[in-house]
Amino acid sequence: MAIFEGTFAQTEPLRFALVIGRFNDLVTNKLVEGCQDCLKRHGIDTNPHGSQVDYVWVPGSFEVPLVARQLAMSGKYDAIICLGAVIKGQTPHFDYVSAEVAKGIAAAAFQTGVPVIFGVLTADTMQQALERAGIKSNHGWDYAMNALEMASLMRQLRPSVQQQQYSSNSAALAGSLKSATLNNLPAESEEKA
Ligand code: INI
Repeated sequence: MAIFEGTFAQTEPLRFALVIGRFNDLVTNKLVEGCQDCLKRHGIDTNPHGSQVDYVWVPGSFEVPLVARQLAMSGKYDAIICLGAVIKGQTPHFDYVSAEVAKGIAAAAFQTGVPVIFGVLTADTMQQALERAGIKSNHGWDYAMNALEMASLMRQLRPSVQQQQYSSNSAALAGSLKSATLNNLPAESEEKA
């Protein structure tokens, strides 16, 4: 048996998408910077014109899960990082937005099998949100670390082409053995003769 864990090395083949809410972009732009800093320091080319990271901006956090799911279904990415900032008191629908975005992001991951990182800050005030987006620490960095770890782990858990070929070959082999055996079985009358 074995222990599986994501690593933070061999990042060259990894592909990521960031889905970012424009609402409260004072905060979400900072989260993007934190993410990019972490990804870059782990050898990822974060240039939007490069081959490793795509950036998709949406109006607000509520729209993030739909787009994350669409990107995950494309099969192009090892992980999707969702970034948003939902701040209490700004509008009465804080609770609706925060609940839906959390559920939607979890559903996107479950439905597609692609890691979808929950990088949506929920805070009581703008000050609190900014503290978590760079003033004290930048949670964008942590979300990128989670994405790197999950991307690496899922690559290890995904059946390799070789394994898939092996299982389909062994299924085919089992099928042909069964029919060969059945065909070669002597008919009941022959057996008795
Ligand atoms: N979107 C956010 O990302 N953060 C918020 O704090 C927020 N508030 O408070 O309303 C917010 N609302 C917009 C929402 O995400 C949708 O874009 C909008 O409702 C249109 O569907």
